Amino acid sequence: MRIRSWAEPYKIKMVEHLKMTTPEERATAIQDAGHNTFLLRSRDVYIDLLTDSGTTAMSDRQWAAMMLGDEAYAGSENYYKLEEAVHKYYGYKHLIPTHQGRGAENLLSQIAIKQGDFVPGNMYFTTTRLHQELCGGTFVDVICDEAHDPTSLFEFKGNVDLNKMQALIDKVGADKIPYLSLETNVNMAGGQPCSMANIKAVSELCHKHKIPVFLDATRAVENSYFIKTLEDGYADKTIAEILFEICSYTDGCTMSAKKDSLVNIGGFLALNDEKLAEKARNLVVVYEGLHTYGGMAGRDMEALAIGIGESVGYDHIRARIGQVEYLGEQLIEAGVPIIRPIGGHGIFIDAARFLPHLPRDQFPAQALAAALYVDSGVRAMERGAVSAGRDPETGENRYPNLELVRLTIPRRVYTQAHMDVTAESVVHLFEHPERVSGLKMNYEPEYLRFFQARFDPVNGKSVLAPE
Ligand code: PM9
Repeated sequence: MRIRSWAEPYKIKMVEHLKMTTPEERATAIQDAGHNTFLLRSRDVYIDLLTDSGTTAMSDRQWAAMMLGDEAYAGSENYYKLEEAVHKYYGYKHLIPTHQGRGAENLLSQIAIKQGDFVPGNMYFTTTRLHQELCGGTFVDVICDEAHDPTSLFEFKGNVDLNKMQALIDKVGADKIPYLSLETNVNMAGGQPCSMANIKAVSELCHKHKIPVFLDATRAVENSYFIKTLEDGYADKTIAEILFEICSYTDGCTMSAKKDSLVNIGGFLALNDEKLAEKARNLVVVYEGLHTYGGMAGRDMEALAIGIGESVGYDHIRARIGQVEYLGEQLIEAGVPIIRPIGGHGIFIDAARFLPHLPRDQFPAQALAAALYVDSGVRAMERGAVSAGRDPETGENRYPNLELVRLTIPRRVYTQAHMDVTAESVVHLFEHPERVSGLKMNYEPEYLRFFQARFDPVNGKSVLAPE
């Protein structure tokens, strides 16, 4: 049978106008922003692919539900609705709401990590690792080697390498490992999934040594889609069933609801252990707000409860990942080096191969993101050495294998035409990569430097030479 086309499972009810700018205006804007796309004003951006975090278009059902916000300080109705949704789709017993993902990471790190502990994880994530370090822990990368290789075509690059995990247990002892942090659809690896077989095996290994497994469930729904389409035995299961099974192998999760769950703000920590949940409930009032809102308004919790339900719809997730593939396939066809297989939430350009004339200490990914903005007004994000920051012990720059620019696709926001314009701009730069100048950092904040660092072009002129 001929394969039929798919289209977005929604239609557009309201539009938000975008401003078109000239290359000269963009050259000035990126200079004013210190060549950091995080420091641009969004009004100067045409197609905003900075992040898929909080940038979702909510549905009419979610907007209508905002009117049902119960803004009571304590015991809001919307909290109980959210608790029900988390219980139904993620399966965990206790819910501690937070304002976003890093709020949950802060709570988990504080209740579980002691000075001198080691926290294994399948590749670092910026905020996750920082919270672990601030609590005296040392992050240990136990992801499979393929994840660090931009040319590997392995389907489950998010997988934990069980030998690396076993080696850590043998080296430091299980009592120095408070938990394993398991990320689904690993962000820094290019949105790469874990297989269910691997999640199950990791869980068995950790539990054998009484090490809990906490899921970073931020993009677990997207991971569920890859399991359904790639892994034997899952084709006939629903996304909701797969998500529930992933969570069943773990002891709780941190969640940035601003991604999978289709809301603009929100997050949570979910736990099965009553004692740990009590500790977290105790701490949430210090950092986030009362344990029945944790930094969210009642209306936010209502929209989130509905968003969780919408996120597991097959048509939704197929179109969401289909749009990412649509962009990626255009770039592959043009020979642009991107992380493959195409992942879940964005296309990750391999800036080291795209700009071979730039050494790592001139931050090729940062430069490429700035140049792309000047070329077309498309805003992307650096995911390389700037994001990796410095080693807290030696103070040296960390240079991860992957030096990437992420074109992150917000959910339900842009059309395929926006993807075409984006692809055209990337391909245009790829035709003359030598136009892009390297950068040197002239301001470096202490924490999460990629958000606020500032740069100058090393050529003393502009990051993108005129044609
Ligand atoms: N991720 C992203 O753009 C937003 C901040 S970093 C630029 O990818 C994972 C896997 C994330 C994540 C945020 C967080 C933190 C935790 N885990 O941003 O605090 O991708 O809600 O979540 C971002 P919050």
